[in-house]
Amino acid sequence: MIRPSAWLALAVAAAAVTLSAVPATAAEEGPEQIPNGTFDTGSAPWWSTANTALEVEGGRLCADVPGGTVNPWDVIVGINDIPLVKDETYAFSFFAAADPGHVAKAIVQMPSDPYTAYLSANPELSVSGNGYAYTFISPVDQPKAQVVFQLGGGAAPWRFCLDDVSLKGGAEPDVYKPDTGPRVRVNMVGHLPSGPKNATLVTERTEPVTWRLRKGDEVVATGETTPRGTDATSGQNVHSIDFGSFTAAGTGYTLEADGETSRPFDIGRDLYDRLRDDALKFYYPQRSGVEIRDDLRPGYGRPAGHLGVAPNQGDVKVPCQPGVCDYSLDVSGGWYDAGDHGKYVVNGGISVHQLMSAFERAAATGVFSDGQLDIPESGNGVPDILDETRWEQEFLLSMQIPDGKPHAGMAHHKIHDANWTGLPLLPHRDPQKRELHPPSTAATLNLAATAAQAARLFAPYDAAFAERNLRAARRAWAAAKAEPGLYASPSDGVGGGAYEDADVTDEFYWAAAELYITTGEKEFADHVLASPLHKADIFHPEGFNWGSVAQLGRLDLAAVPNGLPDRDAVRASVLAGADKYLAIQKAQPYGMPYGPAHFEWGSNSQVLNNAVVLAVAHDLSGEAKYRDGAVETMDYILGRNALNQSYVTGYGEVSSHNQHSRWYSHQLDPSLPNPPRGTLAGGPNSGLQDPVAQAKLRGCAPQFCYIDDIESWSTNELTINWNAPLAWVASFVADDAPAASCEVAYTRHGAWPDGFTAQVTLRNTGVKAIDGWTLKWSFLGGRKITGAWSAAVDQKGSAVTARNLDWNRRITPGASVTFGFNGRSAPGADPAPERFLLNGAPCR
Ligand code: 9MR
Repeated sequence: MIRPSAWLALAVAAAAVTLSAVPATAAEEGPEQIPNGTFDTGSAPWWSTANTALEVEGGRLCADVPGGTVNPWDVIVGINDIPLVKDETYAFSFFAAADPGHVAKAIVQMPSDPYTAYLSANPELSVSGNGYAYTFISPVDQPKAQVVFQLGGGAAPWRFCLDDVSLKGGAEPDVYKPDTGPRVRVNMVGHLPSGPKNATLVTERTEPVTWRLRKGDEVVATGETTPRGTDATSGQNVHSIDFGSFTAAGTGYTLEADGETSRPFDIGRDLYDRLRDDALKFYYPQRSGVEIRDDLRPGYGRPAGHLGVAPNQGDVKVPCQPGVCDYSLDVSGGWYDAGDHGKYVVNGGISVHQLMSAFERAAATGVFSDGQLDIPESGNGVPDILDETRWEQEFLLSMQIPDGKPHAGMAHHKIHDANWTGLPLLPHRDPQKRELHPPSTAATLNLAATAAQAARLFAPYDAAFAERNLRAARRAWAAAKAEPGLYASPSDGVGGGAYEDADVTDEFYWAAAELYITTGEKEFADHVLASPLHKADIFHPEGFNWGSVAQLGRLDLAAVPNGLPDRDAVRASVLAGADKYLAIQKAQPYGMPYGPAHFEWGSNSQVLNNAVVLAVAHDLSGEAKYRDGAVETMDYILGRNALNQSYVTGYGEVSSHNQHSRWYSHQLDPSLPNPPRGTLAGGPNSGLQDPVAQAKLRGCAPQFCYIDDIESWSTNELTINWNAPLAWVASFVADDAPAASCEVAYTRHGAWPDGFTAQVTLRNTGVKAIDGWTLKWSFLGGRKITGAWSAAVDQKGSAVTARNLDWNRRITPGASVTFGFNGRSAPGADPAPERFLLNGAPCR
């Protein structure tokens, strides 16, 4: 897709090489606001920053831009005192030329701090020069606006020239029209052979039309569309297409209807394996405090950020904001939150939890292996996904206030730059002062929840780390109970996000749930049972996110083995929530389990989190409808949507690739990369909180409130908490294992101070004989099998594998085999395992 700003530049450039031939708009009838925009009378009243000098050369204003600056605004050519009238539409245009490979920022802005931009554009410059034209509506009366060209932030020097700068009022507003391609909308990656297969047709027609599924020239299936009327989230008249009865694997399928042919897609069993891996590989180059190795991520190598090496001022000895504390902490490491350099405990919490949960759910399957993610720790004997989450968990632990200090045991809410930095800016070049912000109850409970979960997951791999986490979790829990109302301030949003949250009932519930699952202790069960959220309907249509986390607790209480007395009701509540999402999904012609009148910031993650609920419902019940619902959700993310684009970089013919990031700033500096394959964009956001979205998307129907522009941070950022549910759902979908016909009874026969003995009976509930069996499950908390009988039992980490011996390899229908083992027990809860995989497929 051609980016809109470039599209304008191309359109203008196509009309003629110089600006004099830009097609006339109503704006050009309005009075010119820029004095001497043609530089006929020299350079005045234009000015520049002291590090460059203005010269008029061949009728153009030129400047030598020095190298080695950090921020775009470190080198500026500008003009002051340009009057703007509120709600007036302006046409802004200019001609610019430069050494190749440079992008300027052309901004019309407030003349003083906070320099609010009324228009912000990123013209990509060329040697021969181009005309550029933009329109915007002034949101304010501003008699003294500035027009500036920001040229800084580059390593090497370059030359910039400008001509014919014009700003005229009374313009016709610019109508932004995204290129939405063919009207048949499909998941551009594809479908599982046994899964649902749906598409959406955008058409004026109201009667059913014929659809044809093609493989090359051959028509392999046909049918009729179902008219759906006007779709509320897109405003389009649409039909749906169901071709689920077609199951043949293959590549290069297209769907044709109403004279339109969809983009191509595949049908295959392993389509999602790579997405599962890529969505997780996203995290390594988000790491702070360590060099990103180019041999592991070709094209993405960069020096370590925030390790106390100048110009960085953090993160090894970070003080508090003035007046907040009298100590400094080493809070190096962790992941950068998003496209900024901030690190926030509440958002780190949900992210690390969802990755740990993806592992916890599938620990026995072996899909999360050591060596899977090409990270520095690959080969250390620990599944890579755990190594990656540990990088963040160590950071979360470091944010806990030391003993002897005020609020000891609480966690600081966040650490980030004192002021917002510009784009692009690689982490190691960030010169800003870094500060710890006050502790909050929400951050403390995020630490309690993730540390409690880490304690049970890391126990088989690193008992000392597991213990450290459990101690931190208990300390955090006690501290949060002592200060239950310490809320992050909504106005603490300079230099980093506020992540404010004035209701922590849900954080208490989630933390109690994790502590209970890990320890089995009554105090935590009592808190869970007494929480007003425990019996509440928390599966809201709009989904959950970093500020609404009761769902995380409820899902784990349902899915992870534990002894809560009303566990059946907990499980039933997840199925009821999933039923609600299925009903929403059914009502959506684009097939996502999400459809509010107003799409939220990061809506793609809300969509995926609703799919997580569907997936857990499938794990609990085995019912195909839930699995199909989770699988179908991927259609929306990967192209079956109003914009006809995939929101995951590198997946599908047209995908988001200009996500807002200070280091993946290719759109602003061609020498930098785009985000790596597998990066999820935040997605449509009806709030339109950034100037690009405000200029281009005003009045958008929810699904259209998105633009793949690096400056649209409210619709197009990347974050650690959005990629987490992508990884979770991709891994669920990649499993694609049909259920096996078996039943398992796990009986503990005895326990002594440091050991236990148990017996497993595996029954064939199907109609065919089982000829050779491998039964897998996982143990929480560090229990370890030491010897077995009647099966060959092997344990790696938490993953246990039991194989038949020669004499009991065959299990006829209705028959069963029993085997047993002794094991070493571990501290904490000791629930029986619940999910068993027979020859790779879950027992039902
Ligand atoms: O994801 C956050 C979203 O839910 C909030 O509405 C928004 C405004 O507070 O902030 C989002 O988080 C951003 C954070 O504040 C700073 N880092 C980037 C995050 C993603 O845009």
